Amino acid sequence: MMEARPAVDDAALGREALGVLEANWTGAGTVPAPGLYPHQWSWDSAFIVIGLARHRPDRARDELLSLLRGQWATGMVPHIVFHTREAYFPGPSVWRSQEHDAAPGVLTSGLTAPPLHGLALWWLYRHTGDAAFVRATYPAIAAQHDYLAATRDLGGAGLAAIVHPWESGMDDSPAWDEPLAAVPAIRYGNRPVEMEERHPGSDHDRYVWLALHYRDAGYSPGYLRDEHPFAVEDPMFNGIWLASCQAMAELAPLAGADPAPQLERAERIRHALLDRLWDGCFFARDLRADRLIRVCTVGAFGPLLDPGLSAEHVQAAVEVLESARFMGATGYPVPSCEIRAAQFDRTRYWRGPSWVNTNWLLRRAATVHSLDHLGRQLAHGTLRLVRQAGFRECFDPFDGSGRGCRDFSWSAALTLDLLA
Ligand code: 2M8
Repeated sequence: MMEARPAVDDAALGREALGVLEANWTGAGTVPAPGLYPHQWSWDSAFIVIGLARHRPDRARDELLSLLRGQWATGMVPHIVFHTREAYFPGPSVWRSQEHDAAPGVLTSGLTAPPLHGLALWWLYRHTGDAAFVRATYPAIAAQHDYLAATRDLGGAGLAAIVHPWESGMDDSPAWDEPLAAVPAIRYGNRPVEMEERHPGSDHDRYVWLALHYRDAGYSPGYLRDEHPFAVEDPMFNGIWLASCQAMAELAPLAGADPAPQLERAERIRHALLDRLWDGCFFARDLRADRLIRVCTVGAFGPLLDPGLSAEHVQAAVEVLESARFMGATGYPVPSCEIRAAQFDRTRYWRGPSWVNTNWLLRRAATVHSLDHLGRQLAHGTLRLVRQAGFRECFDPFDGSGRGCRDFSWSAALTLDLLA
């Protein structure tokens, strides 16, 4: 049921958002939420940089630097950086990053996450004009892109493959059900209670199987290429990467770098998205079964972040987004899975609820394509969610009630941006 919150005006909502981010700052990075997520997560940090760019550029810079302390010598930016000793599963004893030569001194996971950092750096520059910070951080983000191109182009067409559902940021999305079914469900020890809630039963065992096998193969690119059973080209991950490549190309002159490699990469991603993932809308491709995964999720709209996407593809994708399969049927933007899918579940994380970060990304896409009405709907609908239910992790797309954690950092950070 919808919780009653006293009415708040924009200024009060902004103060509340800043208060949440202040409380979630550990001194060495912002945790996504107190309790459940006690470390620093990669794409969460990028959203926090974006949200703080106007209000606390100092903190935004520290947030990005703190995350980049976790970058591996391979260029890989890990999906979790562990700054504290607080318990979380899967923690440092699962990843054992300290046993790997390429890992940094700080403990991290061995997987990566959507590469939003190039766009976040561009956003920060746009609001601060701080070219020195661009010069300082450009090489790290360029190395992240080189890592993806060198070791994750498992399909050979220019897209980066995710090798674990956690790398998508949309852990339990129905898009991973098919490829996950091919992974052994071997039980390792006791399932942590909070995990059981989010990923019931055998899915959790499959997540752990994938992580342990990749770790035991020394996080080797050869193992990913030849043996790892989960490899998926995801339109959201690659749409974000494309946007970051374009952002980096714009920043390149400030860093004394050549924009050409970023532009060439963006071009390859654009073509591969259409050649390999488009069939009336964008779907993820299971590289091991070599077929499209025909469930339409919010991830389908990631390629809209590309200003170079043709008007015809933009129109077709937006029609799906605005239809009764997505926004047209729910009171609030944007369900994480199309509501007519058998797998849709309005109560379960990435299987139905609405999220502030994907709403923000789609609002950004609307701006890129001058879709003003859609942009306003996304911004207003998202602000309505947080005004009514608070900075929750996600929301019921029909009645707007909050789900998951409270005081969730990216919900607060992106609210600050939407209020501006
Ligand atoms: C969720 O993912 C973590 C695993 O990385 C989890 O379920 O424990 C996802 O929503 C992901 O997108 C997010 O980055 C993370 C922290 O907020 O939580």
